[in-house]
Amino acid sequence: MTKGHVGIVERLVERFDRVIVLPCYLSPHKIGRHSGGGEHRIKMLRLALGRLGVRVGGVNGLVSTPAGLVIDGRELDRGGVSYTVDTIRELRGEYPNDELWFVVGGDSLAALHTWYNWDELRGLCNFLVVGRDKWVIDDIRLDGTIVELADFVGEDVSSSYARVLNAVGRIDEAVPKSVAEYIKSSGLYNDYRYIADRYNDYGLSPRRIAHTVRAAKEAVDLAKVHRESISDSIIATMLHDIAKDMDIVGYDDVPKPCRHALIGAKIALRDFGVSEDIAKAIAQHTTGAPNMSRLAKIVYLADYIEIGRAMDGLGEVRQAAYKDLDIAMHLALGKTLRHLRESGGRIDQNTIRAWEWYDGNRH
Ligand code: DGI
Ligand code: FE
Ligand code: FE
Repeated sequence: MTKGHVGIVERLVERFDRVIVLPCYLSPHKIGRHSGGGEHRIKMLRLALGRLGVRVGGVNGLVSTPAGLVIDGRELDRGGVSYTVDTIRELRGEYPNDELWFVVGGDSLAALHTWYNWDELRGLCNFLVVGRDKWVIDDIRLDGTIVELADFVGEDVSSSYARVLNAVGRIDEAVPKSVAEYIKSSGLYNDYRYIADRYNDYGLSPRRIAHTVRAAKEAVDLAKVHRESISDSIIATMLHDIAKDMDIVGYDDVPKPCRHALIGAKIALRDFGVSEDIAKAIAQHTTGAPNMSRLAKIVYLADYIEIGRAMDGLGEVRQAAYKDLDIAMHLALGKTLRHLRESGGRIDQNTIRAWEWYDGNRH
């Protein structure tokens, strides 16, 4: 439960008579991934939402537990894969005369019609989509379903990004203070700590780490939109500049700014045991390459568009990145080449070949 989730629940209790928070045991989208024990999840929800009573319905007095807000552990009790349709079917029976709105994040929107028993589900409830910044409804397969875009956006912290923040000791930015304390003392969400804990060994500067974290945030969002593995995208991005602050000897045939990508890939393979795919994405993150994998394009673009970058025309690349990775690659490579020609930088053959590939492959 991130600060973003808390903000959303705050707005929901203003609008709805009852808000049912349903921690899910095992998401069909996350099979094989650990989402933390049920007991931990319920405890953190209590910590995060306990204070919410203060604000319910504009009541000034302290209401410790607003009647309208319920933490409902039925999916945890049920165990197994939590299919939304099973839960909503039950709730439909418990609230036969009420409107039911299922609140989903904007990142789920693109795949909503693929949810288990979608045709039954869409008949049981309406959908309220929260977080409309980067997401658009343009899927006709949602036709006939009542989908409303919330007029508010949750603070932009996904639970995947929270794991990245936790790895670099910044979990406080993602979750309420009480939850941060709980996470630290229980040792939760340490999935990527094995990477960040070793940044020091490679001399990675605080500035570079901050850039890496911003890029990882972008990589998470891109991975969701383009249905790439989130953990691969995070691992690759967290390691993409691992060699950036190292003294590199050799590699004289490669332009200086491009060397850290090649060394970084080697380090990732040798010291962090990443897959060949991830290593390749790291190796290609500076120059690009022809025919890149989806993962490699996500790492390249996340690095390129992260919000710390100040460059003319970046908004254009950013917008394209969330729609079409190939078009975004073409734009970004074009800008890089133009910049290199103006500044007289030595151009790597891969940068040229990459641009030619995406120049020929855009729609
Ligand atoms: O490591 P970062 O600063 O986060 O970003 P990066 O790895 O994408 O790029 C580092 C620099 O390399 C950036 O200013 C763009 C530049 N670059 C990309 N392709 C070439 C290049 N520099 C030269 N000299 N030649 C290239 O082909
Ligand atoms: Fe780099
Ligand atoms: Fe970078």
